[in-house]
Amino acid sequence: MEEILTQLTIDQDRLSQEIDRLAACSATAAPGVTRILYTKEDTVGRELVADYAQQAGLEISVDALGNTFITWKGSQPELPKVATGSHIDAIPHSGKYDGVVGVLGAIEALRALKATGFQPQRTIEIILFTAEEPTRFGIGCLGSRALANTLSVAQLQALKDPEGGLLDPLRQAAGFQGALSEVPLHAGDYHSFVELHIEQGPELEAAGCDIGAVTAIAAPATVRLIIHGSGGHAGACTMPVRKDALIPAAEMALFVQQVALESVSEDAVATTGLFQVHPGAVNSIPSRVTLEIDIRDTELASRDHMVQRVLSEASRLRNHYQIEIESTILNEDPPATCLPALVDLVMEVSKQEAFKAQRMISRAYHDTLFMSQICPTTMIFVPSKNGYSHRPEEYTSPEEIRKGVKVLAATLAKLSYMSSTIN
Ligand code: HGY
Ligand code: MN
Ligand code: MN
Repeated sequence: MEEILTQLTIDQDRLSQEIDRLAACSATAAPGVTRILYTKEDTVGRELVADYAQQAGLEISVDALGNTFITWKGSQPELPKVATGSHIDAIPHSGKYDGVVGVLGAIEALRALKATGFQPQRTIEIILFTAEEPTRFGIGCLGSRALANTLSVAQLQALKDPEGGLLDPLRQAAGFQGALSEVPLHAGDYHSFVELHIEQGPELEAAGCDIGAVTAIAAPATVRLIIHGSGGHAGACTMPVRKDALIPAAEMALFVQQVALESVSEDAVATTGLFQVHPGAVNSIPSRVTLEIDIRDTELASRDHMVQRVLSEASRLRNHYQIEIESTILNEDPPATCLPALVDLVMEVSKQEAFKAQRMISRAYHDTLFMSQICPTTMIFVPSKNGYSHRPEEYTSPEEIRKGVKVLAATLAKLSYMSSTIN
């Protein structure tokens, strides 16, 4: 094995070209990328990935949600598989590396292993997860949640996009047939899962590190508030009789920031990332404001405490302004702990390659958060320039990606020959 791994050569130029080609599958102009679930850009992006996978001699299958399985059959296909993967959907006006590095980089890792003559024992599978981003249906990790059986068919079918579109007809129009009940994975399907991803934060760059071996993933929650005022004419409606929905909404946005700042936990973060004013005309008093609030912490109790404070503030505002406020918890997920033995393996492989590596947590969530409910996991992080992500300036150099892909390839190869379960 070691002999083979010394011959591993990652074609970073080809991979960079593929990343750029996928970035062009975007609903918005470069340098930002927008690729929303079940849109034509998503379809074209998926076709591109499938094309690269087929050219690499890998088998492809797709489930009813669009989770795509790219498979390199091992000599002992009856054994639980080794898996990797990530996502290719992109929130509006974001970057071209988030998720993509873990999908195209994984294909490159398998190409490089094939080129050495390596033959896996356990099957190695790349999963392109449907909709890791919450953009279309308001909930992140849609595909991996369903694979982990944490979303029922009824819950999936009840999901609506901002235009009121339901998931079922939209997925079928995008070409994904089949029964949603068939999506959940079976216990024992996978031996281990390792996701390559950009860090999306500043730590690796600041530490001069090439690789992050992820030990835990923060617990995300999303709260949606819809504040109903009475609207009206901005000129003719005098101040005493108004019910301006934007005023309590603005107070809530400030409160959300305060809740995180007041937390004793340094990993507590809270963001009002979506703030929609209706009808949105300068001379019309806002009659409805929709807020979506992203709350996270590595400590579950701290995260839950922040969620409760936001819900209590919504009640206070409701009474103070005598206004209707609908509050919904869209998701409230536990954190994930990665398997120390897998983290150690990533550190050991990095050391063999003379790459500087460190153990670290992930404040961003990933599909690994849900794959952790199915099998042992860890993640391989590569640096983000200035820590930027979810913005067009997101950047990781080809050389930094090459190092991540090389560590992934060697880690998958070793896991493929691991005789027993890892613990
Ligand atoms: O929001 C997240 O943490 C992920 O990038 N979707
Ligand atoms: Mn993201
Ligand atoms: Mn991501």
